[in-house]
Amino acid sequence: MKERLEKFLNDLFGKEIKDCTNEEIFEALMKLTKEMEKEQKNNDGDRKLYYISAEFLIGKLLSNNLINLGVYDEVREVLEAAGKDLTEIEEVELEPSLGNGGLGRLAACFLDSIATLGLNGDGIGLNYHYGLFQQVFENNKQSEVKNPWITKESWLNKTDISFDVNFADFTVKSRLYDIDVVGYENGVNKLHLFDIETVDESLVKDGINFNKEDIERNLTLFLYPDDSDKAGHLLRIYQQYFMVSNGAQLILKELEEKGFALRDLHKHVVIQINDTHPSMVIPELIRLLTAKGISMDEAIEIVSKTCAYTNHTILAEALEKWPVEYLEKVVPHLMPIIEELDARVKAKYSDESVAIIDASKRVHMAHMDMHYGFSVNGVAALHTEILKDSELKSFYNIYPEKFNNKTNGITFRRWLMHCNPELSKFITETIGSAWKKDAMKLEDLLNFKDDEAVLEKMLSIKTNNKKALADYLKEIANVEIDENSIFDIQIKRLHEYKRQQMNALYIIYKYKQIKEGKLPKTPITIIFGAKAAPAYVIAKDIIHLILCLQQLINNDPAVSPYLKVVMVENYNVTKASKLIPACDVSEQISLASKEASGTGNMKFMLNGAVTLGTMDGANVEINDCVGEDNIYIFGKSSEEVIDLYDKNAYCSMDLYKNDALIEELVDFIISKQLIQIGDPTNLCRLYKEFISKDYFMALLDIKDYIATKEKAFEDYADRKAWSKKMLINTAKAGFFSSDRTIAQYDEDIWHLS
Ligand code: 26V
Repeated sequence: MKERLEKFLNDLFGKEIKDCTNEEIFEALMKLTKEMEKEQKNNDGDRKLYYISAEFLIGKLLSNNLINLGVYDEVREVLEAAGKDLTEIEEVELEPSLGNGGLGRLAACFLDSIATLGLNGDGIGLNYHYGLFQQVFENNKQSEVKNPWITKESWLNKTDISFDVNFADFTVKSRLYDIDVVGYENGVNKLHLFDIETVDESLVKDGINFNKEDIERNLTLFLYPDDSDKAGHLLRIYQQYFMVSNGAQLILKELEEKGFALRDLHKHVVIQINDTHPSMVIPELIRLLTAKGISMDEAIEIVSKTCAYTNHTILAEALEKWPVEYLEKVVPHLMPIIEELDARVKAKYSDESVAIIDASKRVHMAHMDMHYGFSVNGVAALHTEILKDSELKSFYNIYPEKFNNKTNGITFRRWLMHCNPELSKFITETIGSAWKKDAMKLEDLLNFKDDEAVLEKMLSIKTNNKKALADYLKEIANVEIDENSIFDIQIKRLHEYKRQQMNALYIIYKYKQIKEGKLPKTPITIIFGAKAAPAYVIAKDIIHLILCLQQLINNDPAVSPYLKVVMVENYNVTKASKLIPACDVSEQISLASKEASGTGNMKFMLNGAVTLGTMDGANVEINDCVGEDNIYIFGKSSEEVIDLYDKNAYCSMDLYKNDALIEELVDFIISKQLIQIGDPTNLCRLYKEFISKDYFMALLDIKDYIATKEKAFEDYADRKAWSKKMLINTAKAGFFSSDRTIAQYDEDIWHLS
C-alpha cells in the first residue's frame, strides 16, 4: 500500500506523503481506490438484477470503499506514519445527497450487500448535480440552498453510453456515469447514474430556485425539487421517465450483447422497482418490446415476469397518482400502453379500487406495479401485514401469492465497522471476526452479558464516542454538551407521523419540572437532526419550535446544567455516522402503523443504544429480538390507531381540554417566553394544529411517552444494568444486517444464485 500511495502522490504532485495537503492525499486515495476496484472481479452471471431507484443515498465513499477492499487499516497506518490522519482526509470528500431519507439510504445499503454477497446486480438512478437541498438555520428557521458534490475528480466514471429519450415535444440525449460498488472482500457491481448532456448548473440562482420549465437544462439538477405546484410535478414525471427509459434501454442493450433473445428477458433479468418512482419502466419496456416486433400479449407477459415492486409507505398521500393530463403532456407515447393495461384490468375486475386509471383520470402507479409485476413486498413484518389487511387488501385478495415481506436491513460495514471502530475492534477481540461475514455471530456476545470487564468496556467505548460527538458539536454548532449526560437522539426526516413534536412536548415537560426544582438524576441532552420538505409548512413550524426551545433552554443557567437541546443543522449520512455511535436512547416514536420500517432504529441498536419506541415498523421485530427488558415500548397499538382512523374517533381538543398536563404543555408553545424568542405566526399555527387536528395523534400518546421516557432515564443511572441492555442490543442486531435482507430477496424474488 505504502509504495502504491507514494507512487500516486509522486506522479500526481511530485511530493512525499508528509508534504501533501489533505486534499492532495484524498485525490490520490480516490484514484488509487478506483484503480484497485478495477482489479477486483466483476460479479456476473446469466441472470442479473437491476435495482431501479430515484434515490441512492450513498454517503461519502472513500473510507467505506477502503474497508470493503480490505485495506482501510493499512492505509490508516501508512498515513499515520507520515503524520496524517485518515479521518481528517475523509472530511475533504463532499457528501452526495442523492436521497431524501430511508428509502434512498436503504438502496445504498442494498448495493453494498448485493456486491458483498457476490450477486450480479446493478443500481440504476439519476445523477442529480445538487441532490437534495442543504439545510441552513437562520433565525431559528430552515432555509434551503443547493448541495453540490460533483468535483473535477469524483467517483463518477464517464462512460460512452448514451441514449435518446423522447418526450412529447423534444428529445434529450443522456450520458451514463458509473460508480463502482465494491463488496466487502468480494466482487464489484455498478451504480449507473444517468445524466443529460445539456444540464446547466447556472440555472440555479439563489437558494434552490430555478426555471422549472426548462427541462432540457434542469432535468438532473435536483432531487425531487419542490413539488407543491404543477411545474414541480411535471418535472418529477420528466425525471422519472428519463430514468426508466434509459434504464430499459440499458437493460435491453446488455441482454442483446450477451446474446440472449428479447423474449427471454424474464429469464435473464429481474427489475426491482423501488417504490413507485420507477413504475413507468413497466409500460416503457412493453413499448420497446412491441416496437421490436413482440406482440402486445407476449410483451405484457414477459414484463410481468420481470418486474417486482417494493412498497415503502402506507401514507396515502405518498402513493403516486399522476393525472392522465400530465402524462399526456410529458410522455404521450406511454399513454396507449397504460390505457391498454388499464383496460385489461377493468375487463377482469369490476372493483373500481383496483383500476389503474380511476374515475378522476389519475394513474395509480402502485396499481400498475401490482397487476403487472410478479412480486409485491413490504419492508417490515407489521408493514406487510397492514398492506395485506387494509391498505392493499383488494390486491392481496386477487394476488395473495405475490405478497411477501422483506424486513429491511443495514450494512454493518458502514454502520458499525466504519462509524464505530472502537466497538468493532472490541467485538472482534471478544468473539473473533466471524461476525463481519455472518452477522448472526454477534449473538456470541451474549456469553459475556454478565462479564463485568466486558460491560465496563462497553460503557467506556460509549463514553469515548460521546466525547467525540461533544467535541464535534462544539466545533460545528458551538454548543457545549456534557458527555456524562444521557444522549437521547431523534434523527430522521421531519414528518408529523414521526412525531418530533411529541419529543418537543417532552422537552417542555422537563423544562418545567426543572424550573420547579425537580431535577433529573442524570442530566439529559436531547439531540435532533431533520430536514423538512421545503413546502411542508407544519414540519417547518416544528423545526422552529425545537430551535426556539434550544435557545430558551441552553441559555437558561438554572436549566442548562440538567437539560440541553441540540438540533443539528443539515442532518446527513456523515452526521449520522457521528451521532449514532454516541447515542444512549434511540427515539423511534412514530404513530403506530405509520412508519413502514425505519432503519435508523437498527443502526442505533447495533451501536448499543436502547430503543424508546412505539410498536411500529421494525421496532416490533427489534422488540421480539431483544425482549422487553432491553427496550422501552409505549403508546397505542397499530390496531387501536387504525380503529381510531376508521371510526374518525380521535379528537385532540378533548384531550387538551380534559387533561391539565396536556393543556399546560401545549399552551407553552404560545407562552410569553417562547413568543419572545420565536415567530408568533409559526408558533400559533403549530399550537392550533395541536389542538384542532393533531392528525398523527401526538397528544394520544404523550403521557405514556413521558412516563416511559422517565423510566428509561431512571434506569440509566444503574450503569451496570444499562450496559447489559446495550450489549444485548448489539448482540441481537444480526438479524438486521442487509446481508440477511438481500439473501432473502435473492431466495424469494430474484433467484440469482
Ligand atoms: C413520501 C412522501 C411524498 C410526498 C408527501 C409526503 C411523503 C411522505 C412520505 C414519503 C415516503 C417516501 C418513501 C420512504 O422514504 N419510505 C421509507 O422507506 C424506508 C425504507 O424502506 C422505511 O424504513 C421507512 O419507514 C419509510 O418511511
